[in-house]
Amino acid sequence: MRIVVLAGGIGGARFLRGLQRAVPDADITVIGNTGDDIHLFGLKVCPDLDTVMYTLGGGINEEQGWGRTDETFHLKEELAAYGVGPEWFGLGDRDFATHIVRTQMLSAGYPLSAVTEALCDRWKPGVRLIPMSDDRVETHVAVEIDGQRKVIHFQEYWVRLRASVPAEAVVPVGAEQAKPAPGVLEALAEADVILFPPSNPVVSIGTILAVPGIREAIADAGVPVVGLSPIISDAPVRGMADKVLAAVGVESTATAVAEHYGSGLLDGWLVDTVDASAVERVEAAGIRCRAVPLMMSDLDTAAQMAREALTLAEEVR
Ligand code: GDP
Ligand code: FO1
Ligand code: CA
Repeated sequence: MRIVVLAGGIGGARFLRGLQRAVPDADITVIGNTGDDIHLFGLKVCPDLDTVMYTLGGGINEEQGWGRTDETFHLKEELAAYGVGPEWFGLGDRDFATHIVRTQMLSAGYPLSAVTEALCDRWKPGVRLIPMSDDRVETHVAVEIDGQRKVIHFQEYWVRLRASVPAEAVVPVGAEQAKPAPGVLEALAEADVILFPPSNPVVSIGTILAVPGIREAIADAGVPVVGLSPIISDAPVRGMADKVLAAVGVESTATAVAEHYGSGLLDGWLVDTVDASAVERVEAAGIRCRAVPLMMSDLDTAAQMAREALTLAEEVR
């Protein structure tokens, strides 16, 4: 079975681990969000690609959900001693190696998709991980601070400000001009099923869908498209989805997120059992809906979520 998954960072990666456990023989292609990417200290950092690669490759810091296991921060401390920041972004020594290799390869002329493949040669994530685009896309967030409107990088909004001010707009800068990376449209056209894991609907899946051609390729694939809600009990399980959903005028409910994707894109939607009352409204919007446990507390629960998603895909096929 050929499964294509659109993924952000932690929510996407943890679901993918469950999917691999549920269907060990599946041929899984992951289209990764690169809107979180940021240039720091002259290096290109791709947090969501790395979160997927490290999680599936056994190198992730499990408690944190991002960054490397067994990490140290000597390099960051030395840079800080020179007064070189930003001090608010936690790049560890082991993680730095990934960004150095990536930047070196990009400078030598390799596209990000080829670089990601090379990095995965080491980590062997067991999926084909493709960035959504080889072109630069960066998510920026419009905020008002001390009465002044500013546009800042998504990482500054989330990591430095901890999403403590409202997001007035979220802009995937460069997305309109970006082309899907080689393999993205082909994987979608050849998929047997397409899954939206419980990733952020705006700054993860929304950014991938903003690359011209990807949304159309999903709709044209003619296969079941099933999503899992990242919102449980009207709140994100973690992160700032509520803030960025508000910026695009969408309520933080499992129902509103399904309606936001819409029946033009989604065939099936899973909500958590505590949100069972949402099923009727989602189905009224033309999307088949089931309520099942959606908390990924361990690998078994994530695997069970993947099984439920594939069962729903068969129901709508
Ligand atoms: P990020 O890039 O690290 O923010 O990760 P993603 O975009 O892939 O996923 C973020 C979303 O995952 C957040 O909106 C969370 O609400 C959601 N999430 C995290 N853990 C869980 C979980 O156990 N269950 C569900 N349903 N959603 C989760
Ligand atoms: N998230 C944080 O909350 N604080 C950090 O200092 C931080 C550093 C960091 C370094 C490398 C990396 O791959 C991810 C990192 N993240 C950090 C997560 C990052 O903000 C991601 O973009 C998440 O996916 C949020 O959407
Ligand atoms: Ca992310």
